[in-house]
Amino acid sequence: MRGIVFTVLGLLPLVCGHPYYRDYIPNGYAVFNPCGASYWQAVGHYDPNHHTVMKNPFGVALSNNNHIWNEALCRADSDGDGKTNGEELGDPNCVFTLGSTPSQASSGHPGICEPIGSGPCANVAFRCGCHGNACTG
Ligand SMILES: [Ca+2]
Repeated sequence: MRGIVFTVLGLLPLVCGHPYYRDYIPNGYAVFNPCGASYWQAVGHYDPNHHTVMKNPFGVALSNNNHIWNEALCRADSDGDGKTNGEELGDPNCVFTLGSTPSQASSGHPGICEPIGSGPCANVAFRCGCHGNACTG
């Protein structure tokens, strides 16, 4: 009986979907949060804590790449802030593979254009704390 319980609990991340995608990207559980002190949990989404709102540009790119971290996705700049996804996630040389340790800590968010609201991001609608359609456009 105990084994069944643990098996069911072990499958929860798969049933709930997205959290386990974070295993597939460098520093997936320690992504820089430009809006706060804690990490950005829902990496592919605009809401830092929930997977239910729409995907940010990195989430769209990751999904379109079948959730595979490869050199093309690593060298892309999904959020258009001038830094590659690999640079932001701590894999500047694009050598991360599943289960390996990234060469650096995450220094930016690959799906949130930074600095928020200025420079190359002046025309990006996203602002910290936005919800739904207010995050895009
Ligand atoms: Ca970027």
